[in-house]
Amino acid sequence: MLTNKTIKFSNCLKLTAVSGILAAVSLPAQAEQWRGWNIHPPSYPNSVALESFSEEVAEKTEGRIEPKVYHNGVLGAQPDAIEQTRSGALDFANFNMGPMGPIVPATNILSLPFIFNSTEDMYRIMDGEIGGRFAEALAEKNLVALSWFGSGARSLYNTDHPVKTPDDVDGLKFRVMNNDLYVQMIDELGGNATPMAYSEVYQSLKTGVIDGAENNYPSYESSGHYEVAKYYSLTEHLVLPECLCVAKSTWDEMSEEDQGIVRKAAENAAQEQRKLWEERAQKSRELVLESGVEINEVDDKAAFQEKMKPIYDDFVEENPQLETLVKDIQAAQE
Ligand code: BDP
Repeated sequence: MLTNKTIKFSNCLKLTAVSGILAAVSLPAQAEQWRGWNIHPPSYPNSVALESFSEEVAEKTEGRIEPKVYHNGVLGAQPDAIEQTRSGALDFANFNMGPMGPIVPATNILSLPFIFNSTEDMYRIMDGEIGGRFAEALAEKNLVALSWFGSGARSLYNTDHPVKTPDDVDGLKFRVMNNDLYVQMIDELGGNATPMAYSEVYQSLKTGVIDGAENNYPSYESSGHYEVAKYYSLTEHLVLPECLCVAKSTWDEMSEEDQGIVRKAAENAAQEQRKLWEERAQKSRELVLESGVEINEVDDKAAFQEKMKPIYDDFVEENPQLETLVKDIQAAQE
């Protein structure tokens, strides 16, 4: 007969044997599953670059980190996603600096109309020391900006008529991204601005809740807005950088080696995104033209700049501590 003691002893032997086998198989540490937010459809340049980023991170960390991108904004609207990434509920994302302004005031500088003369100037400045200052401001709000994507130039479009002079904006209702600076921007031109989530713009254009919006060619095309708003006017008032950002809490949990891998993958993704962007912008332009969109130059960009001047003056008055940064960006383009 087996006594209690012997039963316990034999169980103990079994356990020792099992853990011996487990140790021999040497199971890998559990992979970190990362959730990534993206507003665009899978074929969009940013989406393709985010997929490359995820693949490179998974491969180079040998599966220690497994990022997964959720496209099409299924994880929520951009302002909410920014908050979720700040809190660590999401691990990474591609954010536009427009809706970042209300959370990270310094990034509002990037939303001052005509602050960058061109995409090339924007890349050069964001890749350099000045870009580092924006990364620091983001880090203070728990967002680690690892690289900068491009988003071309944003222009006004509407359902009614070409905008050639600021007077043509008079009375039109435009959707803007969530940022008071953009409300002022449309106000100064004599229109009415409605901040609204990107996902609601198509329906709002269709039902006449708004007359227009503003965006770059790829977004104007991929969102389908061009099907409803047929007048695209090349105001090119905003050249906004976007970040590939990782949540600070996610970043801090990583080893230095993995941080290096993730940073490199983000830089590679930005290079890919910028290249794909040029191709897609061209394609989107052709596609909307074929569908009957009327694209027009504006007569005099300086007239738009002049109208928007009070935005600069008010901004610097309200944020005196940011004046140097505004001036440094301007000086870097002289
Ligand atoms: C696109 C940006 C995206 C913005 C969207 C918008 O890439 O991040 O959410 O515009 O207008 O160009 O909301």
